[in-house]
Amino acid sequence: MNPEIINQLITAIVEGESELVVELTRQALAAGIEPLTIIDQGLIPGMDIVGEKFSSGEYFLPNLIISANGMQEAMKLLEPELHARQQERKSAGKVVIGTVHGDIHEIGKSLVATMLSANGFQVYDLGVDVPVNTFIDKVRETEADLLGLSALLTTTMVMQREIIQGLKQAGLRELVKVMVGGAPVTRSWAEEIGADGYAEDAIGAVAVAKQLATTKKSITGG
Ligand code: B1M
Repeated sequence: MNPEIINQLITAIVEGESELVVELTRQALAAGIEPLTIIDQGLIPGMDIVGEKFSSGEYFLPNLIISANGMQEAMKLLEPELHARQQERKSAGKVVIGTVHGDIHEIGKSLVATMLSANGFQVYDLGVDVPVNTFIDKVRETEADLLGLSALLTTTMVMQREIIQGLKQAGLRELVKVMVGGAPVTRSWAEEIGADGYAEDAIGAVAVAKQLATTKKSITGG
């Protein structure tokens, strides 16, 4: 691995140099660095620094937007590479995923969706700011094995609970496993709201999804 490229990538994300982020990502791939290493050691640490600078008042919303654009452009290069590294083709299960209502943070949810898809899941990505009923309708329509709910704000985490309650009211709760995640989400929150699984990052999400999909009750068997 070339740590210099990774360090440059972190700096480029923090400074909002989107074109440089893409170019360095290309160089890192060409140098044989694994896509997940580029994400975990370059792009995400860069975004974390951007978040810290935002919290401290050094950065403003446009900084977040510009850095996020850089990461999203880099992800366009990395997603096909992530898929190419996974050979599993038999469907591991159906997953409906999205970022909850009131929340437009997309990058982490999309990374989780990509990793699930690359690991053989059939993924229905509903996008961001997804209303409670849209999740419920899609679970019903697809007979999904798993519902993935991403929330990045402490103010939107509560929507995860609302969606679980909505599933109960719709008579679907026993038919689908629910996995929650996102920066402010914790295992104890997941337990408190009655979710079936929690993952801290995209790799963990794949492991939890695989585990949950094998223990899902069948729609017909109840
Ligand atoms: Co926002 N933002 N933001 N933001 N933003 C955070 C989350 C914040 C922590 C920054 C900070 O203050 N330090 C803070 C939240 C504080 C809190 O509530 N705890 C914050 C804030 C306050 C806001 C606004 C309210 C700012 C404002 O308007 N005043 C606003 C809210 C808008 C809204 O949603 N309604 C806002 C807006 C934005 C942008 C739109 C500008 C932009 C998002 C652009 C986009 O996504 N297209 C943005 C960004 C970029 C961030 C930070 C800097 C980076 C987020 C990111 O993409 N990280 C973020 C600070 C930070 O997280 N360090 C911040 C990289 C990504 C790969 O990680 O999303 O955590 P993450 O996903 C991880 C895990 O969380 C996990 O796996 C992923 C991969 O490892 N995971 C799951 C995620 N979902 C999962 C689901 C699972 C399992 C695991 O199962 C289903």
